[in-house]
Amino acid sequence: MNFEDIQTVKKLLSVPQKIVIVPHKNPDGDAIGSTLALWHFLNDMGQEATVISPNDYPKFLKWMPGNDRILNFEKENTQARDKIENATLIITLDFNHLGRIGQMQSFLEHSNATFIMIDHHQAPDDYAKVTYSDVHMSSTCEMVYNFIEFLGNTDKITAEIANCIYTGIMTDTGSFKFASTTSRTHRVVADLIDKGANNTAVHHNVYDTNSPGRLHLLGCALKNMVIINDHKTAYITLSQEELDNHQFQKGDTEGFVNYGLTLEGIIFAAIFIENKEEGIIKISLRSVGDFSVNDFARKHFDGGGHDNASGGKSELSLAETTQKFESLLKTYKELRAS
Ligand SMILES: [Mn+2]
Repeated sequence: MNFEDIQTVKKLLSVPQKIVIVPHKNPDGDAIGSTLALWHFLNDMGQEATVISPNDYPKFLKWMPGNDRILNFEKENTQARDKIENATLIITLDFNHLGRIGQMQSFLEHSNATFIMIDHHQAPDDYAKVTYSDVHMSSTCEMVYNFIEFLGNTDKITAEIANCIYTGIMTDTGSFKFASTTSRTHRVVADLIDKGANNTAVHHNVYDTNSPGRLHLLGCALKNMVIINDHKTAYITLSQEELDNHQFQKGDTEGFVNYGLTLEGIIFAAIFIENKEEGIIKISLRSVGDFSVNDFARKHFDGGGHDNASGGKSELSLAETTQKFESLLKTYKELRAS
């Protein structure tokens, strides 16, 4: 954030605002962590803030402090719309175009509020008065820490805020192992622990709360894995029937895609998950090194994200989608095993 933007934010926050904080649809640890961290911070300074999530999110994020104060736009629609209508300041976190918030999109587009965007995805749209965008950041949570630091307020980071920020950094960096993890990330995390983040508890709450159904579903996913050594690629499929057979709950498939990358020689991993209700195949893509799954998702599967982690969708059947995927692999020479 440049000096001018910091001054703008300071000025905005120097008077009482009605603030709405928004994560993207199907929010993950970084989206919920960053919105709740900022919510605590703003409320603590006396502002009136509300987090509105476009829809529900997984159980393994619901232990976070402040979770019970989040409005779900789908379930608490009237209340949420009222908050948006009266908002004077809207802060969007962990996404950068309003198409990422589903049904909430038109309500934000028609709002007269001032917008602030904090995000680390590529190609931000131009809807915010203040855009704090940095694709080199590990997570939006790390950026929220920076944001608080820019305002000169790191002494106001409470244990609640520290736990929320820690969660998002941990989940978005694959527990501090992705290439986006820098020495600065570790310094931020060290400070968060000093300020009361309980790192052991956060790991436990997020990763060690599996249901038997989820573990069995993981077994099914791994059994379904197709490994294409010639193109350094591994992909997983899960049909609606397989999900139903394992009492699928929202968030159960989180992280499954990463298993492909644990295979020696594999640099590109994908998962294709059938969603009969929405009539689509949901796709997650991961890579290591230079192969950009952001470009791949944008070009072929109506999606995008980061260079090493992205998502998309397909309206073809599951079988047709993987067929399309397999034939696309052949067109990328950087995936050819030499
Ligand atoms: Mn993120």
